[in-house]
Amino acid sequence: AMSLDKLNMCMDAKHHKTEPGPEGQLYQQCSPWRDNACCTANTSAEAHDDASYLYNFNWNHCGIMSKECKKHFIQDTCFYECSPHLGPWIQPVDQSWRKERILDVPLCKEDCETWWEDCKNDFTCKTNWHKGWDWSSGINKCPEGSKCSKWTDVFPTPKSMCEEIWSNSYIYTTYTKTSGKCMQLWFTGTNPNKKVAEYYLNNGQ
Ligand code: FOL
Repeated sequence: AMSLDKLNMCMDAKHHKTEPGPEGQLYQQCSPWRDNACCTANTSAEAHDDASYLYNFNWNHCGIMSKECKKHFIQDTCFYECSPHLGPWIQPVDQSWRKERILDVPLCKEDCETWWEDCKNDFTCKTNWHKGWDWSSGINKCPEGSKCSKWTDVFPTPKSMCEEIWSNSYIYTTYTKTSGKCMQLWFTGTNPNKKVAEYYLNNGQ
C-alpha cells in the first residue's frame, strides 16, 4: 500500500522493509527498535559488523576506529536502518543504491556531542563519507590525494561532523533530549522519536 502515514513508514532505500512492524530479535544496539522497526533482524546484526554487507563500509580507513567511536556509528546505522518515524524528513533522491534519503533530521545536542567527543582522538580522510571513496578493493579506502588527519582537524565541531558526514542527513540542534523537539539516536524503552516526528509534521520544519 502507498505510505501515507508519515508518522509510521519506512524510506525506500537499500535495506529497509516496505512497512514498519515488530521485530522480536533485533541485535544489541538496535534492540530499542524491536517493537516497531524498518530493519530486519539480519540488518540489525550486520549493523554491528565491520565492512558488513550493508554498504561494505570500512570504518577503519585511517587505522582502527576506537570502540568508543564505533559504537556511535553502529547506533547511527541502527537509527538510519530501523527508525519508523523519519517521515517528515524523507526526500526522493536519484542514487543507484536508494530511491529515498533523510535530509535535515534535527538531532539532539547530546547525541551529536557525545558522538564527536568519543571520536575526537580518531582519524579520517574525508568530511563527507557518502561520496568520493576509492572502492577498487571492494571496501572504501581513502582516495588518492587525501590524507588521514586528526578527527578534530576534519570536523572542528560536533555540528560540522553531524551535518557533513552523511550529506546533511542531520542538522545539529541545541535542543536537549528532554525537549521533545529533537530526534534521539540513543534511547531505551518506548521510542521517543514518534512524538518528535508528530511535532514537526504539525509545525513544519
Ligand atoms: N546514516 C545516516 N544517518 N544517513 C545516511 O544517509 C546513511 N547512509 C549510509 C550509512 N549510514 C547513514 C550509507 N553509506 C556509499 C558510501 C556510503 C554509504 C552508502 C554508499 C557509496 O557507495 N559511495 C560512493 C558513491 C555512490 C553513489 O552515490 O552512487 C562513493 O563515491 O564513495
